[in-house]
Amino acid sequence: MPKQAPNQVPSLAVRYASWFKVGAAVNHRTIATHAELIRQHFNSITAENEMKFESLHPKPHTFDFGPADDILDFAKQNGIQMRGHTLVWHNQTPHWVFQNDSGEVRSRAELLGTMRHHIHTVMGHYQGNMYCWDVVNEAVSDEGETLLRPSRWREQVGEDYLAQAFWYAHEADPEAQLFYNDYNETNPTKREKIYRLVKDLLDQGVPIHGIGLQGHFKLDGIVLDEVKAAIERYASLGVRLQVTELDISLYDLGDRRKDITHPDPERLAQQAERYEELFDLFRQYASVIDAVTTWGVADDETWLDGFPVKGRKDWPLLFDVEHQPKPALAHLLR
Ligand code: HAH
Repeated sequence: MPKQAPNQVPSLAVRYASWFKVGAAVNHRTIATHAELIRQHFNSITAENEMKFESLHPKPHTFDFGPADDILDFAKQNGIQMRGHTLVWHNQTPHWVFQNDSGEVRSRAELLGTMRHHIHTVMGHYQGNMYCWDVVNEAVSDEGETLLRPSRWREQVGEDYLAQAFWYAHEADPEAQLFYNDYNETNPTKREKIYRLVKDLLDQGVPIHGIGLQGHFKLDGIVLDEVKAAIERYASLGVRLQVTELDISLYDLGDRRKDITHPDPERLAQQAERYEELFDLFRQYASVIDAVTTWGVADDETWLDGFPVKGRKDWPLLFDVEHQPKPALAHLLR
């Protein structure tokens, strides 16, 4: 549990301890550069990239646990818990998984063999050290009525690749809490698809215990009623929920400007209100929400500097580029 030092800003994790864990995504740099903030304010961390397939398993017979193990060591030294992110995803997965050196597409049996080997090796390595796993990330399509996005997992294994992944994960560690994680999860159309997908899996008896709501919001795009409806809909399945990747971009949808170098104080004030409303809502659902994780620690290290517009600055988190508390943090500690 983070320390509550005197004469300092109170700790976020301590403030919310009776409702849910408060987490942050970290990476091999920020566990050094942002160590103080992480220790003081968070009691859960997620590796931003270091536990993805391409990082842990770059070649068929090569596993590289070094950078991820450094993050786990940091967590252990500081009494912080860790989520596992992520075992099966269409991104940040090496080509060798799907095709051989001559470019020949691998068969369903080969791909399932690789999937099982990867899941068993990774979950075996971290057994007892992750309080949950994102087993499958982002399988649902954003387009129209299609349920699953086209991906090499779906094309080459078939639609049952999700069920297979969850079975392998359960086999690897029967104690593990297994999550399905996705974005745009509060959009009503996508929400119903995610609901249907997880319901189907549950109806088949597949071991799936939770849904991760990524929570990548845009300042003007947060519809609180939709967030609430998504929480209720997913919770009706009887699974646990986590907000896994929360951030609030200061850019509106479609804004492609790259020339803004400082955040507008008025937008920061609005961002603070949105964060407060979201955390108030999450608190109302604390009986089903186990953790709320921001996708980063401070605004000097955020994936949104490269997405969806490369090379523009964004300010989506609770601490500023100087690691000072933003208005949003003050609102959450009120
Ligand atoms: C997430 N995708 C991933 O889960 C995480 O692993 C990565 O580091 C960053 C974000 C989000 C995403 C999105 O919001 C829209 C399109 C594609 C991906």
